[in-house]
Amino acid sequence: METFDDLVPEINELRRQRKAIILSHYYQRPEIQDIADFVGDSLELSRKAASNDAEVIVFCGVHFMAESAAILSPDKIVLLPDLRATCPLADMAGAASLRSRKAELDSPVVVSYVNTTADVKAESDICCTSANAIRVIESIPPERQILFVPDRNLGAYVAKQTGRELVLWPGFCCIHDELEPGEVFEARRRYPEALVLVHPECRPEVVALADKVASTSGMLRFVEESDAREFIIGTEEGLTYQMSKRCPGKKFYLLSNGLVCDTMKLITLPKVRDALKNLEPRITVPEHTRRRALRALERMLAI
Ligand code: CIZ
Repeated sequence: METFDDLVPEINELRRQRKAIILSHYYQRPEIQDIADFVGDSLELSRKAASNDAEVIVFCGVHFMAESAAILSPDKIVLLPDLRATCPLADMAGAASLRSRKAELDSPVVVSYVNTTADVKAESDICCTSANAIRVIESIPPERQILFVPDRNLGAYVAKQTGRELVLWPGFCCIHDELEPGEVFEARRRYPEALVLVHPECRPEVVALADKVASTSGMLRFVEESDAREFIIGTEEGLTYQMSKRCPGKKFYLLSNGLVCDTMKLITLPKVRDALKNLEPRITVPEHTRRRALRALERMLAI
């Protein structure tokens, strides 16, 4: 049985030999966050992938994130250590059904959350993340109809914040959508001093009860800057590891026991080592799709 003590030096040596960079999403296992060159949300990681001179990117996250890195950095080798690490939310929208929905509407501007496949991004006008969705919607002329894909809860939140009417796709994140108002009441009862932070992928009735609604990077910034000492966190548990690391004196409680994304947790140290050794599994995007998806990502990055 390999231990972390065996694996970490092996990974470090392979990373050097391959001129590789290891990127980890906040929802990854603690040991993956610890060996990463950079830990961030999907947007920060894709920017990092595009803006450094590594030849190989080991993307410790889920498939759509590695795809975004491949779209932005076509000359680099992008590795996803386990191809089964997909995002169920991203899989709730397909390119063919998006084309059909667009045809039913009045030439809508398609805003697709980054949690979508490259094929769906290629059918979209502009992408957004939970960190910039409000700004992206505000950039669209008020007379245009907007189709927001695929997260209905994030869409409802952004519609409320911007006062825009959005046509929502019926997708949802299985982790965030499960949270219930009763869990917020119970957590507040147990930890009366704590502030409640939730992700905008939660249902509107949960969002309405929070002290702060933010993306992963927004939540992290908030806990770092806040004078409060205790926080109840309504997003995937991996983020609390990063919060505890950056704010050792503060306390973080999960809003529910069920806040674990199983596909994020498929990435392990042995798989990172194997990916670096074999330069597989690689994520590539066909050039025609890549160019169209890139347009949607670049419009977002320009905002
Ligand atoms: O964009 C991301 O990284 C995700 C999935 C969530 C967030 O709030 O950052």
